[in-house]
Amino acid sequence: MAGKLTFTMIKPTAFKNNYAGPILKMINEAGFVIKAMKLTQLTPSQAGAFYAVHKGKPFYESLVEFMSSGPIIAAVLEKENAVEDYRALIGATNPENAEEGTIRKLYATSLQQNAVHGSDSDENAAIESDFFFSKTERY
Ligand code: RTP
Ligand code: MG
Repeated sequence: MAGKLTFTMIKPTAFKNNYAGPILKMINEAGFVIKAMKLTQLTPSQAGAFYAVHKGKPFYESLVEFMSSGPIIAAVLEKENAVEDYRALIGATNPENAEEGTIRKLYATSLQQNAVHGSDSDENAAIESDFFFSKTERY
């Protein structure tokens, strides 16, 4: 059965462009409840650990540099079928392929600077949430 939780980050460029407000509004209007949230900046080492699954890929080092380049918002979101529904809301990884009305179509500036992260499985949603939040930082 699909889980009720997913994890997201508003990436540095989207935060810098003041898109956090409109993105969080879209998240709420799509029926997601925010269970935890923080504004923080990753060190390169933390970003490298978060994206360790991509280590060795040609975009890995550039992604780590970008994701540690400025503040991000990290959040845990709750909804039935959370992982799949959130990936539908954010749209394709490459904003050029993202459907109209998706977060990435509206707020991404490039393939790398694609506005938001969304977990790709229930297992990774739990791992990624635990990476950012302790038990007392979520409800
Ligand atoms: P995310 O993990 O950020 O939610 O994105 P995703 O699942 O849609 O994409 P993934 O394959 O996990 O890639 C993670 C992030 O790496 C950057 N990327 N750059 N060819 C490239 O230059 C390239 N491919 C991926 C994007 O920022 C992507 O979101
Ligand atoms: Mg991914």
